Parts: sequence; structure tokens; C-alpha cells
Amino acid sequence: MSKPGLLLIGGATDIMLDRMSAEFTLHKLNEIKDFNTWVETSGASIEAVATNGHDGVPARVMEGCPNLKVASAYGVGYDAIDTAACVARGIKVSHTPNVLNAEVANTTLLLILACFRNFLSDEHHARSGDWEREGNAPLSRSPDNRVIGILGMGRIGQEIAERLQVFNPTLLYHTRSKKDVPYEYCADLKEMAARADVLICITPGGASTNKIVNKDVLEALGPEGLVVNVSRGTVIDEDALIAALQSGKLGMAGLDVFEKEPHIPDALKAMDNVVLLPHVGSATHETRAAMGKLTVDNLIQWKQDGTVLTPVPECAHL
Ligand code: A2R
Repeated sequence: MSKPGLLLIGGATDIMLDRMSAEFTLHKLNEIKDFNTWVETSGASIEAVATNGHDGVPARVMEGCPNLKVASAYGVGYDAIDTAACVARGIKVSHTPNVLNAEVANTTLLLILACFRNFLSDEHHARSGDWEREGNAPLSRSPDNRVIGILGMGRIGQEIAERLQVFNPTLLYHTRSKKDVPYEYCADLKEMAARADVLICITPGGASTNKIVNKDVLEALGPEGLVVNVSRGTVIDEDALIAALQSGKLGMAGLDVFEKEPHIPDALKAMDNVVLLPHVGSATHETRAAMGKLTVDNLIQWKQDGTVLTPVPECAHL
């Protein structure tokens, strides 16, 4: 019996490629020279797509592959995928929740520590010889005993809250609906920011969170405040963030994500009160292996019985 066609969008590890090739006839989008010709010869054979949170499922793929039935995304965020279009076509979409909670929480703590403790400039002070030439580095600030507001209290937000306990924080959170967690709920994001020393963004991207952290929220956080974004660049109004940091109305920023990745505005790169990372929240060998495994497990389960292990909520009924 011939294997169903699988279109790979973006990269995959060797282990993922081996497992996918064993079960499917693999096509790689980035190796297709003439997409229209490929659609004519192979489009109808494609029943599955493996993709990621950045590339999603382009409309030309949905249109060119009329028999597509499942799209397995590598990553928890799937705002790049038009789930309404997938539901309309009966395409099941899966993602990789939970397996990256711990790593993204670690990245969050790393950014908080790097910002409060001047980690990068201190490291430069030591490595460059400035310590010997100029004396001790300036004092930094302690992350302990801070008021920390978390925007988003889902799988990752709760893991962040638990890992933050070593710093003895007062934890607040803002979501659209109150959660069963032992932290104080704030119905108003701006009011939470006004009370907090640190604002951590860990909601999904997409329309409902687009630029939700705006000028007013950033200025409410204040001149001593720190904003940390490990969710999606679109959650923060990047222009307002730059203006608030430049004017001193906001103290610091620790950013793993940006509005137009991989582009980072030069204005942010020029500031020494920001710590910038290239979207590496989950990027360890161990966590990426677990994400890759779940991405392929979803495809294989779909091939076996037509279901996926971890559907996105919008497609769970399919
Ligand atoms: O608002 P709720 O009650 O649905 O709570 C969710 C919250 N959230 C929002 N909070 C405020 N305003 C919104 N417009 C809004 N939309 C969603 O974000 C929930 O507490 C949290 C999302 O939790 P999970 O669905 O469990 O996502 P997870 O696994 O924590 O990942 C969050 C995001 C991913 O979508 C990637 O973009 C990123 O982290 O890596």
C-alpha cells in the first residue's frame, strides 16, 4: 500500500525526518523549485503537513493540497495558522503543548536575572579587562521580593509562577477569566502593571492579544519596571516599548520575541537597558527533541486512527 504524502514546511531534525519518512512519502517545501508544477503532480497526494509556529500553513499549500487532513505544528503557539480555514476544510491542527513549559519558564527566569543583575555588562566588565583598568562594576538590583505580574496564566504561566518562588515574589496575574491558582487575579492589565516591578508576557499571539501591552501599560510599569516577553512579539506595541525605554518611562526589557522576527529594531539593539534573545525560549536539545517527538507522534497517531494526541482547541471537535 502506498504511503500518504506529507509536506514538510520549515526544518526538522534527522530523527523527525527518519520517523516521518518511515510512515509517509515526504516532500520538503523548501526543496520544491516550481510550486505550481509540484501541485499538479503531487498536490493531491498530500494528506499531512508538518510545520511550525512561524511558517504555519500558507494559503497556497491549503489550496494546492485539496486532500490535506492534518497539520502538525512544532511548538505551542499556532497564531501563524489560520485555524478557521483549517476547520472549514476539516483539517485537524495539532501543536506541542506542555513539553516546553519548563524550558520557557527557565528562559523567563534567565531574562529576569540578566536584567536585574546586569549580567551581560558585568560579564563584559570581567572579560574586557575593565575590572582591572577601571575597578569594580556598578551595583545591580536584586530580583528578590519583587511584585511580579504575569499576563497569561496557562500551562507556561503557571510553570513560571512556580519557578519564580525561589525569589519570594508577590505574584499577580491577568487573564480574561480568573484561574484556580493561588495568586492574586487582576481584572485590569494596566492596574496590574502599575502595582508590579516586573510584567511577564506569556499569552498566545493573535488578534485578542495584539499590542495588548501598549503605551499606557508600559508607562504604568514605570521607570524602575521591567517587562519580559517570552510569548509573541505582537503582544507588545514595539514602537511604544522603544519610546518608553528611550524616554526613561520604562526601566528595562528582556525580550525573546519580536514583532517582525528575525528583524530586531536597531533602536532596541542600541540600548543597554534591554536584554535581547533570538527566540530561544524552548531552544535546548532536550526540549526541542521532545517537541519534535510530539510533532511526529501526532502525525503517526493520525495515520493510525485519524485522531491526534494534542489538537489545538479550535480543532478538538473534528
Ligand atoms: O484569557 P484566558 O482566560 O483564556 O487565559 C489565557 C491567557 N490569554 C489571555 N489573557 C489576557 N488577554 C487575552 N486576550 C488572552 N488570551 C489568552 O493566556 C491563558 O491563561 C494563557 C494561555 O495559556 P495556554 O493556552 O495554556 O498557553 P501556554 O501553553 O501557556 O502557551 C502560551 C504561549 C503560546 O501560545 C506561545 O505563543 C508562547 O506561549 O510560547
